[in-house]
Amino acid sequence: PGAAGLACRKGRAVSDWPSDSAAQHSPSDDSRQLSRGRGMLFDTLSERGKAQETSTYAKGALKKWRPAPTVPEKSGRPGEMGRGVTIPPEKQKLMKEKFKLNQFNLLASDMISLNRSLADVRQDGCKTKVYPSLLPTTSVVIVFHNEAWSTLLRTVWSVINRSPRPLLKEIILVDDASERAHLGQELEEYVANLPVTVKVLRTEKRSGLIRARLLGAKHVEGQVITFLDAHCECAEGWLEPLLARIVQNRKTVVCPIIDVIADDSFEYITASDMTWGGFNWKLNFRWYRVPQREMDRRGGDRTAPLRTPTMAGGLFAIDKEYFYELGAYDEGMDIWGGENLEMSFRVWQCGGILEIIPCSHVGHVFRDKSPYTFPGGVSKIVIHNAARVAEVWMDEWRDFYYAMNPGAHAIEVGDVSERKELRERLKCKSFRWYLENIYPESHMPLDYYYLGEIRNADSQNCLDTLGRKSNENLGMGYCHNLGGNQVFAYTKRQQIMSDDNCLDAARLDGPVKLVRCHGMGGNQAWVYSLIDGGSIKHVNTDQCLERPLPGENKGEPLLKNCDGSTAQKWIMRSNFKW
Ligand code: LR7
Ligand code: MN
Repeated sequence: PGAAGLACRKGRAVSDWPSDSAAQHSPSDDSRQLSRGRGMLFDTLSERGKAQETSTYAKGALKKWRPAPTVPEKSGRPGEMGRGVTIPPEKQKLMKEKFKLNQFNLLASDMISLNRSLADVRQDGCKTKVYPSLLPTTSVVIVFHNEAWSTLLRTVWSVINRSPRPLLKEIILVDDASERAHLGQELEEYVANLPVTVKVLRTEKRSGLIRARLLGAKHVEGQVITFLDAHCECAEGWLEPLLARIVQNRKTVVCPIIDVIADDSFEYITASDMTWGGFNWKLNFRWYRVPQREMDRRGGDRTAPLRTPTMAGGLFAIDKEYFYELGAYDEGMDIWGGENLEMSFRVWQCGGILEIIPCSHVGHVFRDKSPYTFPGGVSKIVIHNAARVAEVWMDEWRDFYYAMNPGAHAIEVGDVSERKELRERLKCKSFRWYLENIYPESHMPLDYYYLGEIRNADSQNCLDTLGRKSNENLGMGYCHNLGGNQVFAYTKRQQIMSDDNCLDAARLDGPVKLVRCHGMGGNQAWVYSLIDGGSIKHVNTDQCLERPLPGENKGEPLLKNCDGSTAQKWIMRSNFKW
């Protein structure tokens, strides 16, 4: 019973950001306030950066930690230099069988050396960088539940082979109640013979990745905690730039570029350095294109640290003391999901910085489905975790989450009082501050008049995305009062939004489409007028939104000349069950 669609997929949204200049919240009526806010923030940040530049860890000369290597082909086995593996026709059946165990091509993984070589995927500008000759040590914490032997041990070997030895305090493996024999005694015996200290810890019962990481963190002896998933491969030079950044400012939480290890061939594919982390109304983590303003802030230097609104969650390094100072993780979160956004919001709102370090590369096996069980039910767990994020960190924007997830109001959030106290104690900033200053490109509107269903006065029908994707037509459906596909926000910038799409009309008497919000008005500007009895007027065409007649126009609303009829009257009223 895998959790389809929940595992973290790569690249879905990378290219669907329409254009850099089209930031969601700027230019806009609030753009002046916005840039003022931003300027203030960045001044504060660089002050803080300076103040702490030489604190905490030993200072001294800079050095080039290691020369850019010429990587040797190691084993003569398939997959060297990060190449993909092809499975011969006679083994396809076996391959498919084994795929189900982990939702990746286990047969391919097992064919590849645990020590396989990788190409040096870094930008040239990274290969010659110098870092402080004294850096903190790190403990690498890897949690797993029923992980395959070859992926787990290849993760471990890649850490051993590609980390400067003095920087690697230990590797901590946390077994989250796995049921596979190879992860028992055999694992302990194997790691006992490795050239670095490897601790194996075990949770007493299945506790989920969040609490498993907390257990691992407790045993960390290094100065920095580095978390990795159990199916990664660290590339050349991955560690030094992460640690060096934490030395500059101990409140920086740093992620590598997460490259793709293909789930079918195990080919190592370099990911874009132009991608950062965002999220949608459902509170799914998503990749988006880095906007021009962040490129400008970095002076166009693509090797410079990239400030990201959120992180994927599995691969990052953090100063150990800062990890606890900042509230570690929310122990009320189960199994999988939510903790990545929770930590991202917390870092930014509570005075830290979250960055992707483009000179650091680590590969991760991205898969389409989750291979393991979610005791208690997938959606229950995922909703529970996400609701905790919404309740504690998102202020009124939590409504977007509840509106979008019809089931969410019925699910127990549990006690969040400790997390709210933490937010108070750390004097964390508001979610509005986060949206204005850190993530103005977010799909959550800063200012909006309304969030809810848009009901036609002439019928029992409501505007409905029908779950359609970008560039498809807007539909209508019987008003169900449950939110989800019938939830829209009417923003102060005249958009009618559903998650990351906006209602968009391009021609007279034409259809209304769902198109990625570009924040530039134009075809996406609408005026809701109560004076006209509730018409929704499209600014560019001066026409009104009209419901279709029963059985006509595929049930889709369209633009028509405004005539004041009830077919063109719409009610925005929040009377939801959520
Ligand atoms: O009950 C569990 N106990 C565990 O120990 C469930 C999982 N785990 C382990 C699991 O074996 C794995 O090593 O936790 C680790 C992460 O689980 P995955 O690999 O199933 O997660 P994912 O890669 O699909 O999901 C991403 O989002 C998660 C949200 O909770 C975590 O933050 C993952 O660490 C995270 N992975 C990454 O950030 C890698 C890049 C993916 C992206 C985007
Ligand atoms: Mn993973």
